Amino acid sequence: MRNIDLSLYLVTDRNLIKNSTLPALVHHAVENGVTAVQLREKKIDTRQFIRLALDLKKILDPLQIPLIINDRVDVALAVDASGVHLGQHDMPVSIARNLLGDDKIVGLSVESEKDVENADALSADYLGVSPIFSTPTKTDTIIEWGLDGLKKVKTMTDYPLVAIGGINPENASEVLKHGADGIAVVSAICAADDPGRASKQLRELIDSVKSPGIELNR
Ligand code: TZP
Ligand code: MG
Repeated sequence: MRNIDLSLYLVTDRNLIKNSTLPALVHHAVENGVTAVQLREKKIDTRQFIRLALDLKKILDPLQIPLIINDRVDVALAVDASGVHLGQHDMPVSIARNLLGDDKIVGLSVESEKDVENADALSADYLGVSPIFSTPTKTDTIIEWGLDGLKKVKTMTDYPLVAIGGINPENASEVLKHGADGIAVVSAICAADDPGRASKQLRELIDSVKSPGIELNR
């Protein structure tokens, strides 16, 4: 059992990266305060997905930073990742939990109040409240929760909440003050000119609002 900090959660998008590679970007991000990394790949063959996951694991394992795989439970098992992040149309949480066992992290996106209510009966570890603000990075979402929606979710569930969608240094503090235990970002780090500096800026903002971040025991 170890503590897992999801306070600054990087979700990857290789298409947004400027002048760098994904492993180099992840390296700079975790050196500057990112505490968890989700490998999110939508158009990639399985072999390349596994290769990328192993490349990231080589960087993250020595630092004990969790690598979470988006959607693909098979890939998470193949590389012995720390866990998976599932959407409402992905593998059901109960099946993923059975396949992965109790030591792995299972995150679940919630896009409606119904999703939040239903999550209570599931064995997830955290909820991704998605999206807080609408974002060009993901356009197939139903609503945007907004800050008031996030605050409501906080009253509805005991799950740790990771907020995602349109979060940047301008709004991160407010998101945390409205009930997020951690913030997840794609473009704020992946599309930054200097991903290390962007990570550090977000880290400092989080630390100024709360310390420490959420910790899961897995
Ligand atoms: N899930 C909900 S919103 C989103 C994902 C993967 C994308 C968030 O991207 P950004 O660039 O941080 O707004
Ligand atoms: Mg998904």
